[in-house]
Amino acid sequence: MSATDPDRDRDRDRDPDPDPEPGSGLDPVENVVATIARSAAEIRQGLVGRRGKADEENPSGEVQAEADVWADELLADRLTSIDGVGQYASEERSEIIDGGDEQVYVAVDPLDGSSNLQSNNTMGTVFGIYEEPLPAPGTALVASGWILYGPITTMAYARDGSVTKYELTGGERTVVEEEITLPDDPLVYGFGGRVPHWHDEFRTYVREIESNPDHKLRYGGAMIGDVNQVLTYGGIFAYPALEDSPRGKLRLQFECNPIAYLIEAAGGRSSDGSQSILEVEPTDLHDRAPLHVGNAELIDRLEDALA
Ligand code: P6P
Repeated sequence: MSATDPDRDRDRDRDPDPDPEPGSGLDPVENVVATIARSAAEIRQGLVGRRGKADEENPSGEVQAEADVWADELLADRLTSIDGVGQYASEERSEIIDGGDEQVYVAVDPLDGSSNLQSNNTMGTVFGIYEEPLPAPGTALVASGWILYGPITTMAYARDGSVTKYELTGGERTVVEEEITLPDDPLVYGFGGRVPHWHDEFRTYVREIESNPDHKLRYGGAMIGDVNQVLTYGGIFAYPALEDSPRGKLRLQFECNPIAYLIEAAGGRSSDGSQSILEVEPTDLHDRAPLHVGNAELIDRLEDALA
């Protein structure tokens, strides 16, 4: 079902999905997702008063916001207490927290786009649930998704090749769209990194995309807001390899893999420039990767352009 489907609102009248309490015999994947969804309202409220900078840097060398540290500690505490979670890893911490019995391995970007906090723009929480110890390739994902703190708090969630969108209010989640696929006609594009540092082949590709009068620029400084536009309207988002940063900026475990998994489940494609992001073999927990996601024909053309 795409965002423009006339029946899409039918589900709005459904009762919120009841989320069983953690440890209630729910399978660990659903338990992790329910816990993250239930925490969204508290995270959103907790942003108030935490808009300053912490005195620390994350493992990627970026100055942390107070909210980054706080959201990471909240999610680490809750997710590591779930039966079956063998590891919790975060963009905000250098080391993995080992859990008890190992069934799933959770990688989280607690607050994507925290630099948008001061300007009160969109941010999100990104999660990937792997069936192999971390760092792991995206092919080891069994589920992924993101919370978007926009005008409404929503969650996009992919599992078993299907994408569902929820509205989250007060710890409850209500299905608003199911079996989501990218619209056939791409509308939006957003490309990160400084233009002078783009490789020539990428720049040529971008100019071709820009020249299409049917396409609109959407780049908001938090990848998850931009990617959610691609999921909703069709198009492409990329944070490419740069001349001064050959692996781009975004983190493979916490951002690229979860996003690629969801967009591919919605019938789109992902690429590091030559292959699906999910095929990229990690060497380190905080590896970066060039990320390109969106409609399959746009990604196919990108790979041809970079070949
Ligand atoms: P730039 C946010 O810090 C982030 O990791 C992504 O969410 C976002 O797409 C990117 O960095 C923005 O980077 O270089 O445009 O500031």
